[in-house]
Amino acid sequence: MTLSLASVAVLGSRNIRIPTYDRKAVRIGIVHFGPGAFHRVHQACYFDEALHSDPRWGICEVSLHSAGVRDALVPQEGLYSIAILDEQSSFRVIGSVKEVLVAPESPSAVLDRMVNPDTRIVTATITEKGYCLNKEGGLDFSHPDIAHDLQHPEAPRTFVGFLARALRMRHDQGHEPFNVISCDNLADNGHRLRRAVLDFVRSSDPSLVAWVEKEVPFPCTMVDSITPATDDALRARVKEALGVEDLWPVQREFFSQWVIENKLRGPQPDWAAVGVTVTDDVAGFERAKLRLLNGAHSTLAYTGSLAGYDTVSSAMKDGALATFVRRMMIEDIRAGLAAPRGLDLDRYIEAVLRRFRNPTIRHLLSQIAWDGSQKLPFRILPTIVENLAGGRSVARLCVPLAAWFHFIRRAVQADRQLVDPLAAQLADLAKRCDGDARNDVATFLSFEKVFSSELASNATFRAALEAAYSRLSNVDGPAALGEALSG
Ligand code: CS2
Repeated sequence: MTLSLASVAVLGSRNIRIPTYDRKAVRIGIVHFGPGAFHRVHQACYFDEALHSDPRWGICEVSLHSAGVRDALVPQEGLYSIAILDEQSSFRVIGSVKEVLVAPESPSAVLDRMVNPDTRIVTATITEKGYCLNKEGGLDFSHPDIAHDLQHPEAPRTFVGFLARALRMRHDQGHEPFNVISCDNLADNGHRLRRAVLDFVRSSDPSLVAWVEKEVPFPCTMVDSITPATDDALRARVKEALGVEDLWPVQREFFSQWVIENKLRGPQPDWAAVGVTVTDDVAGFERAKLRLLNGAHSTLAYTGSLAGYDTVSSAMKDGALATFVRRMMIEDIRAGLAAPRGLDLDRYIEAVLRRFRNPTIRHLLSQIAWDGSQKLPFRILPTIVENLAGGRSVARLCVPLAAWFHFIRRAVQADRQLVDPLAAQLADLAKRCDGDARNDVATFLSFEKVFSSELASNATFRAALEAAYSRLSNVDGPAALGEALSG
């Protein structure tokens, strides 16, 4: 038997949290792009909570590429389960998904939902590459899907293209705009998305620019909950706990945080009631999270992989590596951060490291290692640039970069797949490497889609990166990693 309203009714007696609101009364007020695991353990959870007191916040999920989530959730009436992994793991069934659309099958159905006046919020978890940005932070007009959307605005392929078209349609039908809320790990995510949409509209529909500039809220956000990919172990645990099969369960740690910039308009969920922080100071929260948590994550992903570890918690058991990461967070990253109101950065760092050590979370380093060309420019490079300008050390901060270079080279040498939108170009760079630090570092630094010419030509940075690259060259296990990190 699969998950359904009927089967869910039984679960309440098993101490499993289930939707207790009338799902038939739920109306769609949210359109979300990118219904992946993180969205479903995070935003969809908050909106599920909101539905217990306000039926307006049901979600229409939009997948830009595949039908997988639709084919899993529709047979379950949109229901799915979350395993919350901690000392006392628990399960929860989420009922906030009312509709799942696959954009390539029917772009018009997506646009109709976005234009519906009940839709007040459009959210997105489309990962860094989904914004189609260039290195300068503007819209990448050379992106094939952006080029398509400019030619065929009525049948978009990109999130930016859908936003531009739906906003034009809402404007022409006299509807207020919706709030556009990016929920991805980009610095200044709302500002970047707004700039991308305005770049697109300026090129395709210039008479709409003033209205978008003046009327459409693009709040910045910080989102946080560690979400390992769904695996067979989770499916088995869910089936045992619920007594029914969930076609696509998800899992996360107990910790979850959502901070939204205070610039929303129109009817809203009672954010405070569901644990969401709405504040003017989102930048402080976002910068701390992106550079401390995500910067440490990427460091563990690449250095830990070189040493043969497979999960965050196993890498954190390596004393030399855990000590290195903690020192980098405290001495190299924290130094340049201004603590947002109410956040003690020293305690935040210790809390993040505790979360990384959670033994119930099997968070694969290989998953975190995906899309390095899109992640490291937000997680590591800004801190390096600021530390260079401030005369602070970049020696430790060059280790994740050097480890990433080795990670790429070893994947190419072993003919392993690189998961990265720029994988082909990265592989070409790796093939030009010969193991000599000066040559290899110069080769990777020549990649202008990731490194600015100003940073690449900085002598202090290059020297530190070459030193780190040399030290990591022969890392093939914990002992060699410990030696490389002690240098
Ligand atoms: C991780 C993030 O996969 C990754 O790159 O660093 O998904 C991380 O788990 C989340 O940002 C935590 O909130």
